[in-house]
Amino acid sequence: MTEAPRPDVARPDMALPDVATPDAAAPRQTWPADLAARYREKGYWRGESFGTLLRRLAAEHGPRIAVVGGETRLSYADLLTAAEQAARGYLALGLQPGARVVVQLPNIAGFFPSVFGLFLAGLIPVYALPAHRRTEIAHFIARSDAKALVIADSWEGFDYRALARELRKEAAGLEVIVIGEAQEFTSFADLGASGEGASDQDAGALPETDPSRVAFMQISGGTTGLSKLIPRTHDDYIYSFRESAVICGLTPDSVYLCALPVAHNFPMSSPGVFGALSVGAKVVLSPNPAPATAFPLIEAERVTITGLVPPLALLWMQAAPGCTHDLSSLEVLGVGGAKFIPEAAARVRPTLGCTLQQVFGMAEGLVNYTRLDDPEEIIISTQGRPISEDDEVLVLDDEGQPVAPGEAGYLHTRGPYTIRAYHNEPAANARSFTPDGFYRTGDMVKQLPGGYLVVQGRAGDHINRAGEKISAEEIEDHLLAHPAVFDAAVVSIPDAFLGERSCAFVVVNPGAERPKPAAVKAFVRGRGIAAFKVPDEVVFVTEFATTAVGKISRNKLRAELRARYLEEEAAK
Ligand code: OOB
Repeated sequence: MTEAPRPDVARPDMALPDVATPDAAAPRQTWPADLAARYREKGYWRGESFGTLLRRLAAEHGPRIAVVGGETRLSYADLLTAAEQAARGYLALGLQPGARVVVQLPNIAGFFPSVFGLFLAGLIPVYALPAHRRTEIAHFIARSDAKALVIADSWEGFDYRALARELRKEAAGLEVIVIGEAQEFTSFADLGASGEGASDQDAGALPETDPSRVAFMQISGGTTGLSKLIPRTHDDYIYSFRESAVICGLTPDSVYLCALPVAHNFPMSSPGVFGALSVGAKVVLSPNPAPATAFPLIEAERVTITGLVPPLALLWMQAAPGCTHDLSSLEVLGVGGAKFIPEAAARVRPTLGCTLQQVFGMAEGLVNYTRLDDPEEIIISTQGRPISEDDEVLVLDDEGQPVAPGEAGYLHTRGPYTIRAYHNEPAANARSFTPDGFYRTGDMVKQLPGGYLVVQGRAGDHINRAGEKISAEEIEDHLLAHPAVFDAAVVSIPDAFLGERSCAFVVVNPGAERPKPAAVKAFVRGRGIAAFKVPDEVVFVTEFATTAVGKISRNKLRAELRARYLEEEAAK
């Protein structure tokens, strides 16, 4: 993007294999010592792990309801008991502290005991989304060297056990733990139950966890090729949602509705389910974000705050005026994941009667919020300012020089909860981080007085489809696997509802019969990937532009195809 990559230079902040641990593939995340000391001194990193956090919350809020999901209501005390039992069960299966466990769960109450159980056992969740399919999950397992997979039996008509069976063909030793009807796999309900290593002696046997170590891994939106794994430490992540809870005005009386998939970073921590739990509030899980599902829950549970991507916010604003449900408890609507245009932002208060909070974040770290008491103009027209005064933000031009104040440039950032490296990705790390540890976000922003950011767009390497990020390169690779496809370029097209949709331009092999667009889509879906990644449109072209020196850069090609498409649409 801006500065030239320097893959040859060893960087002090890069994740190095830990010779002291037998598991050389274990994820690491380290900051330079002086900055780490500063973040501790300033009280950002408090040396608390997820396990100790849950124990403290159970002591402080024991009988209060922590999680509501379907018919299940778990108090803070219930959650600790269930998580400790699960932790013993995981260890009794032979999983070793430090091992990675891919977690693919929908919005069900069982998410919390299973994930806190992993934390208490010193195991490292790798969060997949329910939409992910064979190819993606296999990639997460391989990249993280995961030893186990936690799934629900089935959800929205998809049987995750069938997927697990497929995965086991490649990873024979993979332990599969199922919430619900387990069939041949291990039942989550039986984990740590009497007779399976839950003797009195085991009651105190859970390992100590170092809060400066990696707690879990998130999945990157992915710009080049397959998704990368984002290792987050206990210290850095807990800081980010503890502070988010303050910025979002959460109190023990707050009720957070999780309408987006819980494993995504936005509903997980901005302020999300963890931010809500961190203050003793109640988390309500909505099985899906449709108004017909979410509105009755808002009324029944007196929800005070939730988070949505822009297309869903539009849908809610459409549905609210005619609805019979009482939404008056809703105080704050966070909107993020993709750009929320000012015209739509201005309608939130009049239609939903609550305060809009724009959220511009990334699983790699940096999260910006408009503040609840900001002037309406700021709330409507900016994507907020960073959580921390120690979030360093640079807005740079193509030469890597700071732009003039208020001008658009590339956002670079580092700080107390922004990663320094992806997991086991030396080439991507050299591209995505500057030698002095700034993350090159790829986002184009303008910075206003007071540090408020206005997102302008990003480099043409991914599609932001309703907040779901799709790597153009990843989908091009799937298209190229089609026997009739000679070349392919995937680009984003503006879409009134989704923000962006994906369009695949395809050049057919000389001599091959041109397949139907629907057949190309079916082929891509059949490669075992999430449905949201299947191109919305397939357009056949006879050739891609080339220059005298050969193929032009993919980004330039994508930009050209996109421009030509938009011109043709406008002329229609
Ligand atoms: C969130 O996280 P990711 O990792 O799925 O995606 C990050 C990218 C950003 O780099 C930016 O390109 C885009 O999503 N984005 C926005 C935005 N919020 C995210 N673009 C424009 N306006 C916004 N408000 O999407 C995420 C993580 C935590 C909190 C909120 C969103």
